[in-house]
Amino acid sequence: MAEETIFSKIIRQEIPTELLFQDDLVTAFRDISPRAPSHILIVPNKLIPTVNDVTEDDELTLGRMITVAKKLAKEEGIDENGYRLIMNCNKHGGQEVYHIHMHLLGGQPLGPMLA
Ligand code: DGP
Repeated sequence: MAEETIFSKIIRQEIPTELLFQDDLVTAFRDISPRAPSHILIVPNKLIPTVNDVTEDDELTLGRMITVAKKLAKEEGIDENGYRLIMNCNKHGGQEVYHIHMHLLGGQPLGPMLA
């Protein structure tokens, strides 16, 4: 059984956090340490520790994460200029929170790579 992270508490609204989106599959909120003018995290409601733990059963959820990212990018007004979606996996990928999440970054030119 995977250990819960702070994200499970945010999803359940046990810690006051402004949710930008929530439905039956995913939740989105602003990153606590923004690395761009728009820095949003889109997370599955279900605890999946790393991308290595994703299964075919999660395909709908992973797809929803992207359509929600697209919707939020439009709401943030960063869709036309562009943005970056990032998922970090494990230590070398720079993953800090072991509940998979997609970073949506934009609002300025982001350079060649990295979050
Ligand atoms: P990663 O390195 O991909 O695991 O990114 C984890 C991100 O989660 C990092 O950018 C900071 C953010 N984060 C960590 N704890 C919290 C929190 O309690 N609230 C919010 N909003 N973001 C958090």
